[in-house]
Amino acid sequence: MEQAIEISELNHRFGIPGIVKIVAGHGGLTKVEVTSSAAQGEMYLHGAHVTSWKPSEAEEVLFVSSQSHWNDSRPIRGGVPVCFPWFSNKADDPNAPMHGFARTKAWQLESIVQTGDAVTVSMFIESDDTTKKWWPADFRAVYRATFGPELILELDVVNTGKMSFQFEEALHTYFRVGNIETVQVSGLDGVDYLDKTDEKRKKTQKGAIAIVSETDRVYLNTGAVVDLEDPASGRKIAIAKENSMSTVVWNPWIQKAKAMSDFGDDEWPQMICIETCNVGNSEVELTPGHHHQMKALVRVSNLKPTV
Ligand code: TA6
Repeated sequence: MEQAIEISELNHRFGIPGIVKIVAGHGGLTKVEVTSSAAQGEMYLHGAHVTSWKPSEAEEVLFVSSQSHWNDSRPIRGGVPVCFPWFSNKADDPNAPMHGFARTKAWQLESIVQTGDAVTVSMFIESDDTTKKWWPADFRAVYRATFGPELILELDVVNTGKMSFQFEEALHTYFRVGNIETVQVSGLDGVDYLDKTDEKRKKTQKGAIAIVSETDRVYLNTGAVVDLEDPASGRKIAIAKENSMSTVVWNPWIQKAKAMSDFGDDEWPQMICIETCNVGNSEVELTPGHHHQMKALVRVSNLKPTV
C-alpha cells in the first residue's frame, strides 16, 4: 500500500496527463514513463536509471538484459547506468561497489518538464551518511534525461562543501545492435586508449573499431563524436558529448557474457557500450561552490544502403 501512495503522490506532483506517468516497473521499482509525439522513454528512480529511449521514427535504441536484476540493491543491467563518483573498482577500497554508489542509490524526482515534443526528467541525490561511508565529499548531483528526437543526458555535480574533491563519472550506455560482428565504431581514429583486455597497455586506435573479441577500452583525451554504424539494423547512432574527455567502448563477448549472472549467455551480439565519461587522467576536480556538467547527446539515423 505504501508504494501505491508514493506513486499516487508522485503522479500528482510530477505527472503530465497523456505524456508522463509514474508507475511500478520491473521488480516493483518506481519508474517514470514518457510517451510524447517525439519519443517514448523510461527512467527508474533506482539509480536514476534510463532503461528505454525509442524515438518515434526508430526502434528501441537501448539494450536491457533479459536477465537483469530488478531490486534496489543491484544495478540494472543495461540502459544507462550512472557511474559516480568513481569508475570501475575504487582504487583505495576493494570493498567499495563497482562504478560508485550512484547507480544503486534511490534518486529523488526534482522536476518533469515538457518542452515542445520533448520531456526532461530531472532527478537528484545529495551526500548523506550512506555516501560518506564510501566517500567524504559534500555534493549534490542532478541528472537530467531529455526524451525527444534526441536523447540528452546531463550529469551536473555541485560541490556543496568547504573542501575541493575529485571524482570520476560515466554514463555507461548500453546500445542495442542487430549484430555486433558487423558493427563499426568510428570517430576515435588516432586516439590513444588503455586496453583492459591486455593489462591496460596503452595503444593507438587505427581507423574504425570492429568488435571481434572481448573489447574493453578507455579512450583518452578525446571529446570526439562517436558514430556507431550497425548494418544489421540499418541504422547509425551518433554519440556527441560536452565536458567529457574519455570514452569507453565495451563488449563482453562470449566468456565474459557467460560469467555475468545478470546477462544472457547469448546477448553479447545484441549490444555495445559506448560510454561518455571522465575517468582516469580526465577525472574532474571541483572546488567549493562550483559545479561540473557532463552531457551526452544521442541521435539515430538510417544507414545509407551500401551500393
Ligand atoms: O565499462 C566497461 C566495464 O568497466 C567493464 O570492465 C565491465 O566491468 C563493465 O564495465 C560492467 O561493469 P558492471 O560492474 O556493471 O558489471
